[in-house]
Amino acid sequence: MSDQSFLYWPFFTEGHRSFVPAMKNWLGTLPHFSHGDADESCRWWVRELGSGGWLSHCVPKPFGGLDWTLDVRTLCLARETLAYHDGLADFSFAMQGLGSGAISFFGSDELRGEYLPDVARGEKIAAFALSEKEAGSDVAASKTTARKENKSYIIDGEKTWISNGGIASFYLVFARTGEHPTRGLSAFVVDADTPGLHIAERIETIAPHPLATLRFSNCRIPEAKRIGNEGDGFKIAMATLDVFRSTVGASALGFARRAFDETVTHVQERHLFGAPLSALQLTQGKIATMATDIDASALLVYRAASAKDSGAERVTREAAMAKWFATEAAQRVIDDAVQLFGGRGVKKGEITERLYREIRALRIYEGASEVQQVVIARQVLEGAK
Ligand code: COS
Repeated sequence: MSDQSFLYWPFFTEGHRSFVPAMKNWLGTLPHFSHGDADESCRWWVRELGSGGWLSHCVPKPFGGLDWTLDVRTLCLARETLAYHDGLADFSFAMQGLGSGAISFFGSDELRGEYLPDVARGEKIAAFALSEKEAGSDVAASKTTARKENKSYIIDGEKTWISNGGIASFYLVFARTGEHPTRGLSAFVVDADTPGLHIAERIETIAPHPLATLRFSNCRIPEAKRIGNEGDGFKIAMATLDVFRSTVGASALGFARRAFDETVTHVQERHLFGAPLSALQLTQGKIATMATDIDASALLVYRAASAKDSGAERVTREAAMAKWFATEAAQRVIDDAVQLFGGRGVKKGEITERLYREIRALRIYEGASEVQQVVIARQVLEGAK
């Protein structure tokens, strides 16, 4: 993020303005870490982010956090800064927040005390287990069950596309306690070493990160591990996603800014037809489009974050717009960067090649672009009634 003038937009305080350079300085002090193995990289990042104090932004006071509520602008600035630097650093930070978010917002004080301080220190790795094979976009179709037996629940079923699956210390699991599609879902914390919870499959993707299918067979957990009341699970999932969806937009923004900065340098250094690449008007058209896409994304991301931080009860529409626009725009920006780099753009090991692989999943996870469009349209149409 070489251009930080956006920090002077009205969304930010002095604290936000100093947060970004502090995090960048800290990143500059870290030893170079090679990305041989995604599991090891993520464990390393969680430890470093924890000992560096950065994960305290993912949980509230007095459970290891700095503030009574999560400051969404800070989460977004952290993700943007980390994504600019390293995709797995961003991923590790984000999953600590998403995986523990439901505990922070809706958990009992006992659950908060048991999990959040370790999340903040980077001593427990968190994961969010919502999707199923036939219930990714359509959460109400979830089939995993949690059957009550005395003071326990017994969980049976499968969750898939679970980020941090295989390395997490605990999973935030949504399971069916009743038949109603949405009001029959409840939320639970399940420790990774609970008997009956197995990693059924590790999943590899074009930009490797820990990802797995979880199988629950007769997996018994104490009643006290339920978050909120029975039947609150769907709303807990949606409200958690409302907070973290704008941060996905921020991550996309970090990737896009990195691609853009690399491109601006490249087009001035690369010469063809007797002049720098930047002298061609077709190049200038792309640069203008990239810059505008980035600013528009930042405006939507920080509007959503700012509205939440200012106390808005629901930012469903703003968060969906931020996530949808920023991830789609980042894909366009990175694609233009690859194009302007020419053959180098797709060469293994080049930053553009890595960003091109890394951005793709953001248009799918935490609600695909098409889901965001449905959410936005519903909010608009509801509001018009
Ligand atoms: N915050 C709080 N409550 C919410 C909410 C939100 N953001 N969104 C919906 N609700 C409430 C509704 O108000 C409704 O409440 P009542 O039962 O009191 O009427 C209830 O939850 C059911 O909502 P709705 O009728 O909209 O449910 P749908 O099944 O139609 O929801 C979508 C469909 C597409 C919106 C939902 O399934 C969704 O967001 N899917 C994407 C999930 C996702 O991101 N998956 C990726 C996995 S996580 S990596």
